[in-house]
Amino acid sequence: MTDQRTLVLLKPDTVRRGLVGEVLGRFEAKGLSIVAMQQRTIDGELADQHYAEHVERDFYPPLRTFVTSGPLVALVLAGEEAIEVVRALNGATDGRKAAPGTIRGDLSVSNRENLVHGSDSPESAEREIGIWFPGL
Ligand code: RTP
Ligand code: MG
Repeated sequence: MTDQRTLVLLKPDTVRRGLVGEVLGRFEAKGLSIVAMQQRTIDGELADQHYAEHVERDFYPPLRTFVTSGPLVALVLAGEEAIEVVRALNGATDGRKAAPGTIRGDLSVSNRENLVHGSDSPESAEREIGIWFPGL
């Protein structure tokens, strides 16, 4: 199987808590390749684009505030079945329920400040890569 690409965010809590190395190290140790990586602080407009499927949800306004609250690291990772592999490493959305051994299960106690984002399908991955890394 050829490599698959996925869009990953190390959200502002990861940067704020000094966990970029820890989280990135897990993806690297797993064997995924870093194709592109950039630290940036985003505005609400970019957050709305990225989270287009969630903008009408009750939880979106505080999520928007959170993801625009400070620098985050956006990256494109590649590898066999990278989308599923990343989501397995990330763990369940709610850090309190995520299994130990996962990034969220080991490092987060929040349903919002859960450290990481990973694309959920090939279509989402290509859409999100186009938003964060146009032309890649
Ligand atoms: P992600 O998109 O960040 O990889 O996470 P996910 O697929 O596991 O979760 P998703 O349902 O796509 O939700 C996106 C992000 O919104 C925040 N969230 N807050 N009820 C809540 O307060 C709530 N639900 C979700 C989380 O930051 C989640 O990662
Ligand atoms: Mg999601």
